[in-house]
Amino acid sequence: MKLLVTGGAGFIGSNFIHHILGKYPNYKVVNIDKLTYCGNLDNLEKVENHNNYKFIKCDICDSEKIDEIFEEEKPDFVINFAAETHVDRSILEPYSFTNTNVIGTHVLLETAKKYGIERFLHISTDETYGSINNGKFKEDDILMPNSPYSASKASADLLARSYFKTFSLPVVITRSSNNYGPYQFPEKVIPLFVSNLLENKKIPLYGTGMNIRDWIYVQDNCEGLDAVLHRGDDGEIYNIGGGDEKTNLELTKIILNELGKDESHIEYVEDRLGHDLRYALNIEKVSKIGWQPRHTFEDAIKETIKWYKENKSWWKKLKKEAFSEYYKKQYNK
Ligand code: NAD
Ligand code: TDX
Repeated sequence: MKLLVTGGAGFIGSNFIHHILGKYPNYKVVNIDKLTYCGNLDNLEKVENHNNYKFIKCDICDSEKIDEIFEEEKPDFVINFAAETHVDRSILEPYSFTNTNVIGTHVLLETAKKYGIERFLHISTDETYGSINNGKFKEDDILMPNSPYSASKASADLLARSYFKTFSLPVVITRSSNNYGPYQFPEKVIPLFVSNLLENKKIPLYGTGMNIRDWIYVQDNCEGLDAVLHRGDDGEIYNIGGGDEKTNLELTKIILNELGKDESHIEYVEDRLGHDLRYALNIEKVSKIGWQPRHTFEDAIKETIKWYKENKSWWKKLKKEAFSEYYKKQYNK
């Protein structure tokens, strides 16, 4: 089996590549990634010389190069992680989100249609549903995205589905909740807060801190993606949620406590525009193909914090190089 993984130098993609190469000795992985500020080959250091792994630097919007790669590599499975992923950046610089998330996905779908593949796994997100005050989103709920990020992801999600309906391309879609774990770019709330506290800096909590996220450990998501890739049905959508709901303030207190810091480190800052109040996913459908999250938040957040403590050089480099410009824009500093 040959897997073409896009965006494999990012957070979930790199964890997924480690998972696949560790579990399936006969699978080959071709990772194509543009290496944006979020793409980091350090995430793949442990597998860079693996016989079954190959990296190609490529923008998924570049249809000629994508065509050449399909022709050369003849992948069986495509797993599309590549995306612009940070909601705050989508408020500052929305066009890059439309380009990569919509046009890039479209290029991959068209090319997969031309060459023929066994399965196209498109990685979507719970944010495509919008916000929910009570209850949990099911896969056939209407999509009501609220940010340029989630609207671009919803567009890609719908395009992917349309290629199944119209062209019978064997597409499966996953919508997962908020992931956490090793190799997450330190602009997302958990690595940002942990790394700021390790540098004895304040942590910027948006609004009242009452927004709720449903957290899933990245390894659990990778196992869910593996289950959907191998056992999902063509044309179907699967929610992958951790079921560990926390307000941002609860999450912040857990992190503070774990690092032995007090609440004076919290800086309440202006709220995110269009900030979704709550995400929550019903996971009955994916549990029918034999997947459940294995990690509790209480254990996995400790592991995650330990990883960021032990890998300071990994995130310090990223914060210095890519993050500083953005931070200046975000906070007008
Ligand atoms: P990430 O930002 O860490 O990684 C994205 C990767 O895509 C990077 O390696 C980047 O270089 C690459 N990339 C960006 N534009 C590209 C382009 N035009 N061509 C090729 N590569 C490009 O993101 P992540 O958190 O790992 O998310 C991966 C996927 O999972 C995304 O599609 C995201 O929408 C989805 N998702 C993420 C979460 C989460 O909590 N992180 C939750 C649900 C869904
Ligand atoms: O500095 C911060 N302060 C803060 O209070 C940041 C960066 C975030 N927050 C809040 C906003 C959210 O309510 O924390 C929550 C989580 O924020 P992010 O880490 O930015 O994640 P979120 O916006 O929920 O989106 C993430 O999960 C779904 C990913 O970035 C998306 O790619 C994924 O689709």
